[in-house]
Amino acid sequence: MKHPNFQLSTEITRALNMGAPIVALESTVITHGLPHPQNLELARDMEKQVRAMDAIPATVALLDGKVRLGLSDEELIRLSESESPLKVSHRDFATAIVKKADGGTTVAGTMLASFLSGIKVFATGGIGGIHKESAFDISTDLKALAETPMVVVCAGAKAILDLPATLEYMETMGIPVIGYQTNEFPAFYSRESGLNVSARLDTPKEIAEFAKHHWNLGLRSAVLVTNPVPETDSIPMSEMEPVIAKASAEAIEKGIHGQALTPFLLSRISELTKGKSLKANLALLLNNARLAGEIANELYVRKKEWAL
Ligand code: PSU
Ligand code: MN
Repeated sequence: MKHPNFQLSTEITRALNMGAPIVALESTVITHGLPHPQNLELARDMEKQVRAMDAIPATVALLDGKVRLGLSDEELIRLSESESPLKVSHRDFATAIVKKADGGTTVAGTMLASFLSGIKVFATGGIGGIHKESAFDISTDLKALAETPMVVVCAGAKAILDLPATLEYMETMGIPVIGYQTNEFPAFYSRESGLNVSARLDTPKEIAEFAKHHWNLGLRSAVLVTNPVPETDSIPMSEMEPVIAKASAEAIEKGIHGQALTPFLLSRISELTKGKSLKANLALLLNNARLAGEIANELYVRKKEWAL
């Protein structure tokens, strides 16, 4: 391994050597996104779901200042119970390393660590984007998507964000936004947003083909796959809008901004919906792990044809 502060599990090292399908999983959802004990259950279930698709899960996190890929169950427990873990995006890695800290990696952080390790597919819940509360609060996730050639499976972005602005940014940066079996950009809890994706693809095989052609052109951006929340757990946009507006107003009133804003909004929304949004959140995460596992298998089959 080129990076002295990286530590890959034996299973992940072996899988990389064999070129086996691997799905990276983020950990800010564990440390900052979900309450305990749902965060631990979710972390375990995500790994199970990836394995059920015959792929290998690589949960990415910082433990004692080491960038870890592939955690044991004891380590997942430790992360889920961590008192004050860092939220690790691009600019926070060196902080965590110097301070020998524990931390959950964001979408941007997970993309960096997994790409540097040779992983091509990543499943998350929702990406960060451009916040409504401040025009300059633009998530590093968007920068990472612009410059990291990976397939990222998500359920779109939450309506806590300025969705049209987030989509405009991705268009400018040349990030393909694929709708999986949909023409509409999903809004996390809701299947609908009234906004369009850049292309619709209907099978994991087509998505793998798309990624191959995109990268063969020398383009270095991610391929963002948006997978709508399953129908049974979805919440209509009209029901979410007032809740989001309330949480957003509270954030402005309390002066919450920067790294703390997304976790604050997520937990307030969960409280305001009495757990309904949490249920949707868990369902869409597992749905994304499943699709990412399928795509990883398709990419594995096509490995020899890749330009990367
Ligand atoms: N969006 C969600 N749930 C999350 C996050 C975003 O619906 O848990 C987390 C992800 O880890 C994402 C991060 O990468 O928040 C974005 O934070 P920020 O906006 O501070 O960049
Ligand atoms: Mn931000």
